[in-house]
Amino acid sequence: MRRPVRIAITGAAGSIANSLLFKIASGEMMGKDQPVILQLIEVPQAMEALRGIAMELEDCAYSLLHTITLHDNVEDGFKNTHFALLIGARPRGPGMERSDLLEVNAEIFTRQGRALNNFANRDVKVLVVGNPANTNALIASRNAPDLSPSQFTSLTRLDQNRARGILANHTGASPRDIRRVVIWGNHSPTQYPDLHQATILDRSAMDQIRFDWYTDEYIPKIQFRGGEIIKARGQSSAASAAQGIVDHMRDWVLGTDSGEFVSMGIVSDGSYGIEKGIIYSFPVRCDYGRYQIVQGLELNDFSRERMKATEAELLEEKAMVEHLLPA
Ligand code: NAX
Repeated sequence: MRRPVRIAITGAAGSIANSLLFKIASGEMMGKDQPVILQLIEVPQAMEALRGIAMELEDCAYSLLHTITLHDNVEDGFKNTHFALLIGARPRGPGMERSDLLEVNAEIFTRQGRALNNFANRDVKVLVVGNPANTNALIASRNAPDLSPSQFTSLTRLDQNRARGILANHTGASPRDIRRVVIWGNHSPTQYPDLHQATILDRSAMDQIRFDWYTDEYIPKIQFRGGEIIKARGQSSAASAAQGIVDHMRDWVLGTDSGEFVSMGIVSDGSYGIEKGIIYSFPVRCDYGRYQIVQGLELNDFSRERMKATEAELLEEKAMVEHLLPA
């Protein structure tokens, strides 16, 4: 048996974690031969609920679940961790502006960045899920000067999975037959779900759908799917978000399937003309625990315009928190 890896999770008593923890413990994320230590982190008021979840995990008697530890602060919770899933965040309250939301979350992710810098394993891989995820990842990374910005990522895999699922449903294909769907930019309604590289059963997806359906129905459907789910079930996506997290981390650690690429929010290196330094979702391939941006994709004016619009939103978010970022 391999040595166990440490996975720290914030917001561990929340809705997403409630699905996620059981998937991780059963080996869906790190592999069926990889034991895990779960370092679960919550705010002090939620520790009792967290204790309940820990009991349930124990009661499943998962053979890959080595140990569970519970923490009410990130400084303890991140100790020596190999992976950090930052799910807990402050939701938008009534009357709160976007700038207020960015600011309260900036505080949380500043502290978490510092704690990762000071206490996590030097090779820690970080995934930020709590919204606004891309900018929260930027803040955490900027507060971890001893770690590489490439160790910080944000979740757009849920958007990618939505894009595949909805396309499959429309065309009658199986999601398994759909490849190379790309999500560019921010995890927000400005994101750009791009099918120009995508294939269905190895043939161009764009040749198999109507362009007006793509622009007028499909793109807005993906962009506003989160809101639609909240309207329908009175709560935001939880099980599908957990699946997105599992897929993102599994591919990052164990590699993408051959011929496929996946979307991850990562620090921009200027590829495709996107401003360096922001956390932007790009198509990547993963191998041996590293990811690389897929280069050389042909972009038409339609795509460029949408990629720029979502970049502009990220630059705006960055400007709103700039005064809180270390130089
Ligand atoms: P819940 O409100 O169910 O759970 C969040 C949990 O985080 C709560 O138990 C809370 O006590 C805890 N928490 C808050 N601040 C914390 C802190 N500083 N340290 C540790 N724990 C803390 O929310 P849930 O549905 O689980 O969603 C969590 C976050 O994911 C939200 O910000 C949500 O907007 C975001 N999402 C991001 C998605 C993405 O694709 N990037 C999709 C799903 C989801 O909407």
